[in-house]
Amino acid sequence: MDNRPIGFLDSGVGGLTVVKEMMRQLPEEEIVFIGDQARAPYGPRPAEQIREFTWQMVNFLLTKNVKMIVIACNTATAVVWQEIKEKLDIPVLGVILPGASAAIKATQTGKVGIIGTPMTIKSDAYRQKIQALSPETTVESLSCPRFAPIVESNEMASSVAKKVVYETLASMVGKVDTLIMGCTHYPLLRPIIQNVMGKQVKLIDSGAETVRDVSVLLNYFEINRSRKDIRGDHRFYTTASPKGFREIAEQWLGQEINVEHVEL
Ligand code: I24
Ligand code: DGL
Repeated sequence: MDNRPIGFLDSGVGGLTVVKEMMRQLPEEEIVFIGDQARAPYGPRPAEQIREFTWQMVNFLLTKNVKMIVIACNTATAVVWQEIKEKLDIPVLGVILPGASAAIKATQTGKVGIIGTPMTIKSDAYRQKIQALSPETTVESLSCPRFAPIVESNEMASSVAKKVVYETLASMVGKVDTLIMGCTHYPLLRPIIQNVMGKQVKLIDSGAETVRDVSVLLNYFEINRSRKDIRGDHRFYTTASPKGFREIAEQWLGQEINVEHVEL
């Protein structure tokens, strides 16, 4: 038993899709979240910057006495998960390996697709993980730079969103039976993506798969939170204004939350 919180980090607010899954699957655990909203998005940034910024968030979470860290951002995971995992003596999970391994289990044709930010696709991290675990699986990858901005402008339900998703995914349709949503924002576009890809295509939510792995690790190391009677106080930190963060987060999570500003 271990009552310390679990740390989540993201480039901004997108990682809250992972946090929402966490609250659903493991409601007794306490969460400390940090989003680097002032410097988001990470997708178009050079790898060296992503590396530096992500380490700053990791070091911040370590000051909060976390028992585990989840890199709830595909772009940061693609660039620095391996390095962070090797340096820390607490478990560090990224969102890529859980998504990759879920896709291998889900595919029946051995043809998997991956969509994400330019950096996630450029890093080739999903393909490498998939082919290391299952060399016979083929991977079709596609960068979707226009998807996250659609979500951030709250246009998920608009005809523009449908048009952009349809046009962007055209080259993927019919080629894969499983598609990994390799960006924290994409679960918000899930209905449109599903509609464009066809209902027989399995969509993999990397964040949700990652939370399943959090659960496995908590059990394996016997570090579950014991105070199931008293709910933990989740804490949220942002490098930008707490007001903007709170508005999106409270609406998304459906509960009031503590948000503080932090300088990294
Ligand atoms: N969704 C995200 N980021 C935003 C947003 C959003 N604004 C509206 N919605 N903004 O990510 C981040 C960048 N902003 C910061 C403030 O200054 C301007 C730039 C996805 C969130 C995933 C949980 C749409 C929206 C919302 C509430 C809930 C969910 C959602 F308003 F997608
Ligand atoms: N959180 C990022 C990801 O999952 C998306 C937003 C960004 O580019 O920073 O890749």
